Amino acid sequence: MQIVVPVLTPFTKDGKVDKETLKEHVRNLIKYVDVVFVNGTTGLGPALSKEEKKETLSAVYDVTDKVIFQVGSLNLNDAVELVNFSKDFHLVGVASYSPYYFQRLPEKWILNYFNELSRKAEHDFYLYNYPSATGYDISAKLVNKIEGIKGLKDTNQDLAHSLEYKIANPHLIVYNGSDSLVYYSLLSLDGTVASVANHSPHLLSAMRRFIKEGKKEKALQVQLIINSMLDVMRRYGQLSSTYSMVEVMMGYKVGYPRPPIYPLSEEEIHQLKSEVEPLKRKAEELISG
Ligand code: FW2
Repeated sequence: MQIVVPVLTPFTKDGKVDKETLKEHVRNLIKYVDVVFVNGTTGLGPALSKEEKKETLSAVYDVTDKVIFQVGSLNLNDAVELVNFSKDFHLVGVASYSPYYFQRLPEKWILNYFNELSRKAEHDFYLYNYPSATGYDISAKLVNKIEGIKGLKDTNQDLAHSLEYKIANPHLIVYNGSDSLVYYSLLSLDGTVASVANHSPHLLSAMRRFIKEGKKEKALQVQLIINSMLDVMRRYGQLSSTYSMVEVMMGYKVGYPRPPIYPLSEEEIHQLKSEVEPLKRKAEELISG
C-alpha cells in the first residue's frame, strides 16, 4: 500500500528550477509518502530540458533516496544520458513513459526504446503508462517483454486495466496514477501515484491508515473529498492549481509553474481557496475524528 508522490517542479518567476523550494517541499512530503516520483506529469517532466531533469533529481536526492527518476524523452540519446546520470545515485528506480506524438509507431520500436533504457539502467526499471497523454497504451503482454521490468504506473481511469498487469504478472509492482482512484489503488494494487499527494499527503496517509484499521467507509469519504477538490481544481487548470493548493492545504508556497502551464492569477487563487476551504475543514474533521 505505497503512496508515491509525483512531485511538482517549483520554478522561479523567471522560469528556472527552484531547487531550494523543491527540497523544502520534499522534506515536507516525505513525512507522509513512501516514494518521490521525479519528472512525472505533475513535475512537468515532458516540458523540462535534460539538464533540468538532472537538477530536479539532484535536488530531491539531497533530501531522500526514495526516488523513482523519470527519464522519458522523444530523443532517446537524452533518455540514455539521464539513465547514465542516474548511476551515481542510489535510487528506488528509473522510469520512462512511452515515445509519443508520432503516430502508429510499430510495437517493436516501442519495445526497443524501453529495452535500451532498461538494459542500461543499473536501477529497477519502471514503465509510466499514460495512454491518454502519449497515445500509446502499453499492453500487459508488451510489458512482460520489457527486459527486467520491475513495475509500472498506469495512469488510467479504468482500474480493471491496471489490474490486468497484475494478473498477467503477479510479480510486477503496479500503481495506478489517477487521483480519483487512490482508495481503490491502495486496496487492490501495490499503491498509488497521486498528484494530490503534493498538497494533501496527510489525507492520503490518513486514508491508508483507515484502510489498515478496517475503517473503509472513512477511507472512502476521504476519497470523495479529494474528488470534490479535483472538480474545483480542474476548473482552474489542474496542473497549475496543484501549486496553489499546496499553499491552501499545507500553508507554504512552492513557487510557480512554467508556461505553457500558466500560474493562476491572484483572483483565481482567491476563488480556488474559498471553494476549497469548506472541503479542507471537512477533511480535517474526518481525519481527526
Ligand atoms: C504524474 C502522475 C500523476 C499523473 C496524473 C495525470 O506523473 O504526475 O499521471 O495526475 O493526470 O503519476
